[in-house]
Amino acid sequence: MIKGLVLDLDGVITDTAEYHYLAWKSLAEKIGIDIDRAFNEQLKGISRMESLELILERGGKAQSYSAEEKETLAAKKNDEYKVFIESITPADLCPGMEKLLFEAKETGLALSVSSASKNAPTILEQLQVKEQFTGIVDPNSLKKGKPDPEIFYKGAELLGLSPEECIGIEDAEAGIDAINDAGMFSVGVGSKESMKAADYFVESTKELDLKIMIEKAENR
Ligand code: B16
Ligand code: MG
Repeated sequence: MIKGLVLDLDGVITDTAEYHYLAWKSLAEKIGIDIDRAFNEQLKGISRMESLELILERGGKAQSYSAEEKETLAAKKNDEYKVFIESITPADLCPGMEKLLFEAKETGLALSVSSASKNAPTILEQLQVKEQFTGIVDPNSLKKGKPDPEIFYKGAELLGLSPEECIGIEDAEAGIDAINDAGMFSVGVGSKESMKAADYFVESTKELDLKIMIEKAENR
């Protein structure tokens, strides 16, 4: 029986990808690397430091900075990102999300967030939905990021549930792999091609129907 929903943040609850992109682009320009929106697709769902490594690789500068310098670069990006997220309001919830969260509560489902973002608590506060979540996984507590299932094990654990009692919702391929490996029913938001590993997928968050998801998860 399904008793909980474990949600990704960026691309599911709200769309912060553009802010991540603008902040990374600004940082990359300062060190002579050009990135575009197509490249930014690869950064979705992966951690801040992994994102920086991919950007440095793209610019042929993977070996140019010490670990300490990389920390400084990542912190600079985050400072710019934090200015962008200050402007987030409840109007920035992804389409259909307000309804889904409301229905989940009505149905008695517990909610948690399994996001790679260390800024997740601030963003959920800005969206004015933080109190609807029983738990938010702390990415600092993880040994490995997505596609490792650890973040989804913890998302279920925060609810006092087993992964089998939860539905995981993700927009990144690495996130779907993580949900599947955790033994949770996976719901993908994205194209048929990118979400082919998901147990069930929709193209937009506005198509996320709680009844359909529960029915599919309980009859898998
Ligand atoms: P931060 P998700 C991810 O969020 C973003 O998709 C990814 O682009 C970002 O690098 C990562 O969070 C870390 O974010 O720098 O704020 O800690 O999709 O896992 O909710
Ligand atoms: Mg995401």
